[in-house]
Amino acid sequence: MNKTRVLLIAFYNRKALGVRYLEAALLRAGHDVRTVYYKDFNSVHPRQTTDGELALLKKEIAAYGPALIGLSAMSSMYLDTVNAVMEMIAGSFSIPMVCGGAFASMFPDYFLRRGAQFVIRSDGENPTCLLADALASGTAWEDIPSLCYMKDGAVVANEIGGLLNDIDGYGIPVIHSHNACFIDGDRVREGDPQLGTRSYEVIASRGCPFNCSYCCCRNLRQLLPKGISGVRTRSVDSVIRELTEAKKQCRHIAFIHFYDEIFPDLPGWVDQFVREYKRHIGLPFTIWTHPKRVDGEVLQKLVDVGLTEVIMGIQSGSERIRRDVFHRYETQQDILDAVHTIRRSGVFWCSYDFMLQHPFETIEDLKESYWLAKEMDGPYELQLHGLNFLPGTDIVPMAVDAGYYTREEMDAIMFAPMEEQFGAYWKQNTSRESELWYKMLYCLQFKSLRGRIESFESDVAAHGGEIDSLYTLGQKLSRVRYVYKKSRVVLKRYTGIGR
Ligand code: B12
Ligand code: SF4
Repeated sequence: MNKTRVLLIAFYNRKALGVRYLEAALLRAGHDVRTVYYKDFNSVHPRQTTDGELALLKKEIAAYGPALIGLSAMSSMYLDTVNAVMEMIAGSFSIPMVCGGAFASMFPDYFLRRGAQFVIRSDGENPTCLLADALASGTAWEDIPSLCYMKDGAVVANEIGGLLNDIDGYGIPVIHSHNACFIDGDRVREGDPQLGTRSYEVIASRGCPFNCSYCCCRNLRQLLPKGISGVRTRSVDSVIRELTEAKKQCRHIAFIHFYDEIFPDLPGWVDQFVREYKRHIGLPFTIWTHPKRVDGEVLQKLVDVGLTEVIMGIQSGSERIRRDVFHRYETQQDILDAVHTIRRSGVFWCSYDFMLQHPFETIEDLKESYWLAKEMDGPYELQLHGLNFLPGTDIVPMAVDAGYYTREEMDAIMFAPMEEQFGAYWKQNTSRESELWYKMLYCLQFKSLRGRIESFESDVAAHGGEIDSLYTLGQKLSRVRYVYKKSRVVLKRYTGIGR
């Protein structure tokens, strides 16, 4: 079998799990891989690529001479940069490009019509190796499962295939890319940018069972062929093997992020996990969960072996918004119970996400979020976001049907420059009343501000100036709290885990 050189590009993500899994698969198949981590992630001040960075990438490609370039388009939020890179490559080389990742899986046409020769939908490990093999040996690639390409001006999308139900078969992602560089800030730095990290990111499962209208998970799940489960969980052995390796390679790791959409809670899995994690890893870690999946016994077991933070999406205190708009069917009581259970598990930090101030929300809905948060067991951190309309999600046609935007306006929002999109994620421009309730809600998370905030409830408009000042103070407190939280977690790493 002929082997070839593949250059992979990960955008705005020095830890890009998807790309690391692909690199591992290509290396196993005997190919040579160089990975370029292209630009750092910064959700507060996102920046498009510069000409200088494009020139550096061009030099990298010319020096390496790959036969295939793979671009990982996980999100639609930085497409300007992906497009600029594709344009540069198409204008300077005649090397085929293949795109993959969550956004590319949903919208292969987007890239095929912009100069990519190929798109691979869904899990990339097997089809990418088959494509590299075919290009290396000059054999036919037309029938490779999951492959999309253009033929006579039309898109051909092969059926998705070659996926594993037992995702242990994909091995563990590359933790130390031996042939990698990091391009950012008009500089190129040789080496894997993950190695110096304090936090290691891992995913023990793929997929989510829920159907939230603003999220791509349902739509990505629908792409899976019959027989492939919507949530696929790795074995504990595989996860522990990865983390053991990560501890060896990334010597400064202080904590671990489990980025599973919902941390696995399969019977038996958690028991084995806590035994092995305690024995081999023993680092503080964080997980994501869902109000309908909070289990006190599971949480307590996890807390005993290092769980320090649980992040749960609540999204709105308004049952109407959750049910009719977000397609989340938990009740107020489910949420309050989940919060109470998380609190009682003894976990050090509880964070709750809300998405506020979007077109579907009335002032009454926003107030509902305030009232709900007021009832929730504290202390807790509130992560308040706006709503991003993501292409392909169910909420997009809902917003058009409701008359909030025309289809054209919606496209302009979804494909706006990244600075605008990330801005929308954090907050929208809204009425003064909405702004004041938002600020009231924000302040609830600080015990020292609560009493005063609660005294304004009966006439918020009359206390605008005071609410503004308390909000500013809250933002300062949040910065101090961040330092406290991080240092406590790092301290736990050195003084031992547990309660
Ligand atoms: C974990 C996760 C994160 C982690 C990433 C951790 C890491 N170290 O990589 C964090 C929290 C950092 C994150 C951040 C963001 N995320 Co995110 N994330 C996810 C999540 C839940 C799982 C992704 C994952 O790691 N899966 C496991 C890996 C192995 O699979 P994978 O990435 O899909 O890669 C496979 C295939 O896609 C394919 N593939 C991937 N790249 C390539 C490249 C080529 C060439 C080929 C052929 C194939 C291929 O092969 C891979 C192996 O099978 C997905 C939801 C989902 N179901 O995909 C959302 C998701 C991808 N994220 C999303 C978003 C919006 C973001 C943010 C923009 C959020 C924000 N506003 O800040 C940022 C952007 C970060 C970035 N630079 O891309 C959206 C993207 C939708 C969209 N249209 O934009 C998703 C789909 C969730 C959603 N809301 O719908 N995310
Ligand atoms: S629970 Fe989270 S990951 Fe799952 S569908 Fe809803 S938003 Fe997406």
